Amino acid sequence: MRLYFFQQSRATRVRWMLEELGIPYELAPVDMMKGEHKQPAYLKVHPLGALPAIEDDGGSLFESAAIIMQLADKYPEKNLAPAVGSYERVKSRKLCSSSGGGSGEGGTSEGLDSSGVRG
Ligand SMILES: N[C@@H](CCC(=O)N[C@@H](CS)C(=O)NCC(=O)O)C(=O)O
Repeated sequence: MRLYFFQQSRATRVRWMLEELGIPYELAPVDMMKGEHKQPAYLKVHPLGALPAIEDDGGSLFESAAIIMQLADKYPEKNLAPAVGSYERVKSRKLCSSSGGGSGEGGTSEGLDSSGVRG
């Protein structure tokens, strides 16, 4: 498991998930201040040149929300992925998708509960 990482980016939420899972991983630093995320080598991993991205089982994946949901599913014994079809799962996925995983820094908003689900 390799995480392409820059501290001041959404890569931190993927690192947080990896730490919660307690699985071994390698950090591959990408210095956005130096424009390394737009260099050809990194564009082979993430064609849009954004952070984060991971390589795992020989494949690469980007979009922080997709990555953290995949990681939760991949390690069910860690109990971070509620059962398919459960309300807890959709609340979990809503939170993953809305907290910094979209185009801007989302987080919770007034009127939403701590899971990001209204009411
Ligand atoms: N929705 C994407 C957003 C990715 C994104 O915009 N990352 C920023 C850093 S937080 C970035 O790499 N920006 C540089 C660029 O898009 O050129 C995700 O959550 O992974």
